[in-house]
Amino acid sequence: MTTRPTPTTSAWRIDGDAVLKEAVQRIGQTARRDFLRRSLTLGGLTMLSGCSLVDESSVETALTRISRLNDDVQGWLFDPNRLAPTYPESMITRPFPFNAYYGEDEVRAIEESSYRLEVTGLVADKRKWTLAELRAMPQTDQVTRHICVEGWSAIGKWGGVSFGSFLRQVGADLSAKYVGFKCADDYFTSIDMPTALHPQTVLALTYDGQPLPPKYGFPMKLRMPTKLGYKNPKHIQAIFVTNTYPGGYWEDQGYNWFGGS
Ligand SMILES: Nc1nc2c(c(=O)[nH]1)N[C@H]1C(S)=C(S)[C@@H](COP(=O)(O)O)O[C@H]1N2
Ligand SMILES: [Mo]
Repeated sequence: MTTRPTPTTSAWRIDGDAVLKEAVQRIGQTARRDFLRRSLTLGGLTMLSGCSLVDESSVETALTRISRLNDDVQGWLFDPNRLAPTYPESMITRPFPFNAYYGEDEVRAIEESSYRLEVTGLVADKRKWTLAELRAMPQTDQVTRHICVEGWSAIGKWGGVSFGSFLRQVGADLSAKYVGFKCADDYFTSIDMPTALHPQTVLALTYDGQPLPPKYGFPMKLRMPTKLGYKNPKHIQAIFVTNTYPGGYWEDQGYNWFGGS
């Protein structure tokens, strides 16, 4: 006695085999493609980093080098004349968020009468500045969005001295690579010269029309709507112009240095 599959089953089997065959082929293609992509990426990483990715520290080194390459690319792409969006005052976020590497109860209290801004490095005029002298310079303001990598953004209004005008005033070497900032709370960061000279980069002395409150960085912060929050130093104590990479508080812990937004 012969058993024959019913036509339906047979048909299913044929289709089933074809489907299975095609599926295996597709999986094969995908796997091969993924394998290639992965090896290319690893090869690329190894080429860029100039080291083999055998342990955690060499992987870290590679990632840091990739991030520095990313800085170069962001630097090349940065358009010194392109303005960040501005907003009507009605859109200001109230209350504006506070953020720092410590809590709001630890905000530094800085004495206005003894405060002097230090300016060092590749500048012609290294004299210190009082707040009154900075307030006597032409002032500008902006309503722009601050974006923090922690996942929030807020619109605020800052006023102060155009940073480009300030750098020209002190005779800074405008062909230098970096401008670094040391803050009264041990925070520090640094930026590229094209961003320092961007028309919306402001040495901010006010928030919402009032002297900068302690929590937002009294006596001054650098406000750059073209950069992420951590690149905007509060409580600035010293500004220096240099060709030596200065890093930064978060940047040295792996945040991307250019930090464009
Ligand atoms: N001196 C100093 N500046 C700083 C920080 C800091 O901890 N200390 N934190 C940075 C980060 S991560 C953000 S998001 C903004 C927060 O500014 P805000 O308090 O005005 O919102 O400040 C930046 N500048
Ligand atoms: Mo931030």
